Amino acid sequence: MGQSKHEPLPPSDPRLPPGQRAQRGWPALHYGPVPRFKPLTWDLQVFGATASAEKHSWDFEAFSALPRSTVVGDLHCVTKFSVLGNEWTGVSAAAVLDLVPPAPGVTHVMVWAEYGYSANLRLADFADPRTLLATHRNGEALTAEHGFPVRLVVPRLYAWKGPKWVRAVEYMRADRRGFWEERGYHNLADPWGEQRYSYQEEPGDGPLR
Ligand SMILES: Nc1nc2c(c(=O)[nH]1)N[C@H]1C(S)=C(S)[C@@H](COP(=O)(O)O)O[C@H]1N2
Ligand SMILES: [Mo]
Repeated sequence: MGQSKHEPLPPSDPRLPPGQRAQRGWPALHYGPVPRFKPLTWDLQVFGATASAEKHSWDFEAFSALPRSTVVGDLHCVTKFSVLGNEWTGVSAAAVLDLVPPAPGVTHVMVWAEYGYSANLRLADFADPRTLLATHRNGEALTAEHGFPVRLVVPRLYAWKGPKWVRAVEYMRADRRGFWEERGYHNLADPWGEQRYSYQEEPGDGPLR
């Protein structure tokens, strides 16, 4: 009789949400082409329901001068691979909320990227201490295909909630679906609850479609 029957299975990595497997390396995955960075016209805007009712914008130099933080977070793609233990550096979303406060009544944000890609987030997910407008991973500047110059990372949610090539943050007083959320993916996207598809949504998880 073989030994294998009684060999314990290797414990699975506790960082892996249900249904995910650890991926070696870092695949690039996105819809559409990789945009070219144009430093002279690039800006990052905060618009919508700001406390001042004004739109705010940073050019590349001003954005690069903002205070930076570093967080460790995993990237969980809904197609079931996870890239574990990334060290992300950038400007925390909490810092953006401090610098450009939302008006009372803001409940959600839409994060906009080049070519109209977008992802909606509850304000609490955006304000999470590990949510970052990331410029670096493991000490290296992002490459073009991974979102240079800046992408959002939201380690607590599936990775489609983290647009690469971010250009704007919109403060909203009501929820609205982003790019994948309009195309059948779950409005909330918690990987620990396997919130993958919109047909799994419970009443109250998202706006009516
Ligand atoms: N602008 C943009 N951002 C995007 C996407 C996209 O199609 N366009 N895809 C998302 C998805 S589904 C995943 S899994 C991650 C992948 O990030 P990576 O290519 O750096 O691994 O980017 C997210 N951000
Ligand atoms: Mo993904």
